[in-house]
Parts: sequence; C-alpha cells; structure tokens
Amino acid sequence: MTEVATSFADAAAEVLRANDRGQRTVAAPELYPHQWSWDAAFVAIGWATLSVPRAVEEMRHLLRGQWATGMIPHIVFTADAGYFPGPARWRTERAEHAPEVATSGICQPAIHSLALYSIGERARRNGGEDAAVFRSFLLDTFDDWVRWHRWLDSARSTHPSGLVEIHHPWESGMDNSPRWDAPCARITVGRMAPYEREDVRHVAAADERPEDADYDRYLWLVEQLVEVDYDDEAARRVVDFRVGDVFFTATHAISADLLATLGEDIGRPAEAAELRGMAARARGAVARTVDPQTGRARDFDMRAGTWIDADTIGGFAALVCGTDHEAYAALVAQLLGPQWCAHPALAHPVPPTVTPDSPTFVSRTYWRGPQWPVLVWLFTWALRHHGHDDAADAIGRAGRAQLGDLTFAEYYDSLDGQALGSRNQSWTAAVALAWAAEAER
Ligand code: 2M8
Repeated sequence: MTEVATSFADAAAEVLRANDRGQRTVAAPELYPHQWSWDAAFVAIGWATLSVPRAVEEMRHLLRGQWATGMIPHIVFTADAGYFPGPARWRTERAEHAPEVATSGICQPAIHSLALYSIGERARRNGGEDAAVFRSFLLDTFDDWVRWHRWLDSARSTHPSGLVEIHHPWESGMDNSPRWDAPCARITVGRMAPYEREDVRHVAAADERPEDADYDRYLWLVEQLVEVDYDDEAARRVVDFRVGDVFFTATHAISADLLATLGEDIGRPAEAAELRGMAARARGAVARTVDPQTGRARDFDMRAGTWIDADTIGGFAALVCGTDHEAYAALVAQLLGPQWCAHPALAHPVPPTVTPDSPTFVSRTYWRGPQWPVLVWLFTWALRHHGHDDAADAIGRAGRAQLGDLTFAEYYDSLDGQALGSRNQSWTAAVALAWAAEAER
C-alpha cells in the first residue's frame, strides 16, 4: 500500500474507533449519538476491514432492537442524550411487539444482509478465527435476518404494486428527498406536544438540514403511529404517509437474495428458497415502476394512488437489485451520463442525490442534491456485483477522491464540493475503509 493510501485508511479507522461505544458505533459523534439501522450495516462493512469480530458485534447489537414482528427498528437508543426525537417521543413501550431496549418505532432500508454477505466474504478470505466467528454468528442469527425479510414481505408488501411501503420519510433513509414532497404536502399536522429540534445545533448552517415544516410532519407521523400502538395493520389504515418506496424495495430484494446464498452455505435450503421468492417478487415490483419516458424507477403514493415523478437517485433502484441485462446497461449509461455523474456543474463525478437539472435541486441541502459517500459506495458495490466493473471503478475512484479532505463528512455540496452535515460520520468512514480495502486487493 502507498503512504497516501495508508493515511487515508488510517484516518477513516480513527473515526470508527472514536465513534465506537463497545458493541455499537454511534452514527455520528454529536448529531447522531445512537445506533441507526442502515448506518450499522455500512459501519459493519467498514469494521470488517479492521476486525471481523467487531463487525459481527455491530450487527449483533442491532438485533437487540429487533421487534417480535421481525422489524429491525431504525434507531436502537443508547443512554447518550442530545438527539431529538428520543425514546420519550417514540413511546414504543406501548407497542405489544417492542423489545426490552429502547428503540424507535419505524425501520430503514434493508441493507443488512448485503453487509452480512460482505463481512462473510472478508471472513472467508481471512480464514482461521475470523471465518469461524462469522460462521457461528450466521448460524446463531440467520433466523433473525429471515424474520426481518418475512416482515417486509408480509406486513409491508401488501399493496398490489408489490413495493415495500413506508409510513414515514425517515424509513426511506432519504428523509427530505423531493421523492416525498407530494405525499408530505398532503399531510395535515394536528395538535401535538411542543418540541425543540436538536439537529440544527450540530451543523454549521440550518439550510443543510430539513426545514421546520418538515419536522412538524415527521413528528406528526410519529404521533399517528403511537396512536395505534405501532400495530402494523392499523398503521396501514391510519397513517397519512403511505408510500411504496422503490429504493427500499430494491434493498429488500438484493439482501433477501444474498441472505439466501448465505442460507445455502449453512444448509438452510428451505429458507433460501423462500428468500429467493421474496427477492424475485420485490425485484419484479421494482421493474414494474419504470417510467417508460425516463427509464428510471418511481415510487408510488399509495394514499393518492399516483406515481411519484422525481429526478432523484431513487430512480436508479434497479441498479441495486438487478434487472434484465439491457435495462441495466441503459441505466448504467444514464448514471454515467451528463444529467448525473458527468453533469458539468458537479465538483466530483459521482451521483448526486438529485440531478442539478431538476427544479428541486439544492446543492447543499441534505437529501435534496448533495452527494452522499455512503450511497456512492453502495452503487459501486452494486455495479460490481452485477458485472459492471468499469463503471464501478470510475465512480469508486471519484468517490474516494471526494473523501480526500479527510473530514469524512455526512454529505458534500454537489457543486462546490464543500463538506456538509456532520463531520466524522461513521458510515462515511466505513465506506472509505471499504474502498481502501478494495484498492489493496
Ligand atoms: C438521517 O436521518 C435521521 C433520522 O433517522 C435524522 O436526520 O435525524 C438520514 O440521513 C438517515 O438516512 C441516516 O440513517 C441517519 C443517521 O445517519 O441520519
């Protein structure tokens, strides 16, 4: 390894170590002092480059928050203060199926088995104790991961579209994306206890974060879910925000597939077949959302009964879960093209969350235009997995170069390249480690 590469990986490792709280990693040192669900998956991929047992611990800790329904909640709370909304606002103790530990009452994209698969690959390469630790963890927890996908397949895939439905923009992980503008605009916020935001205290400028009006809706949706004690069936009936999330669906599909492969490895053919069925259904649902005009995938607003047209990275969902060869190649060309990675206005040729050509694009505001290293990495992983090495290499090189300032920021201004949101964000450091490890091989 070159000296530069060493210091890049060392700096990223230092971030993970500083954010390490024993068996779990806080998503960010100040802004997010708890364990987040899809963050933990990416973080574990990063940990695996340093220590397979530590990666496994991260995933095990996340499972402590799993609900009896199978849902993996989007936050497993720690005792650390400084985040709003905390357990007092979520009131998940009202839910029959909530676990002992304090969690939120919603979920996040199902990237977990992609993480397991990736940790498993590393463990296998390392061999010895690492391989044994991973195998024993997989044997112990395989059923828990299966239960997560079963819940997504049953409680969250009842709509004829076959898409995984979400009941809160936070469940998408892309909180204030223009994808959710239309369904959010139709939410009427009712009476609820006053609150104070914490997030804006931890960023340099408030316009890096969602607006107050967004937060009112976020909190109102929590009230609606609390009102029905987080009952899955009742939630589908009452919640104002009910959207088929195509990107979430794609993560469910790819993860179910990879978990099936892991299941085959450990002698669980029946579950593997079941998971393949779920993956095929979810992948089919993603393919059916494609807008014939743009070739990109769309979300479905289940309350309004309409497709959601938004020029966001969500449109590339099929790149994550796979689709037929021709459609996949066309999407890759589009991603690399002048509206996305090769847009002349971009500081770095990596996918922005919204194309600069869209009227909704804001280069520095959270999920409305900045580039998110964690997503950039996910696309490089997916492109490679589906056999598009050249595209993965090109985007990966640029994604890595973007992190050269070693701030490991949560996201970056797409136009001027400025670091935004939290610094030393765990999942950014984790994907930096994953890229550094790839470069080593
Ligand atoms: C962001 O979301 C949280 C709420 O879940 C927040 O803004 O408070 C999102 O970027 C989400 O995708 C991410 O998992 C989380 C922690 O990094 O932060």
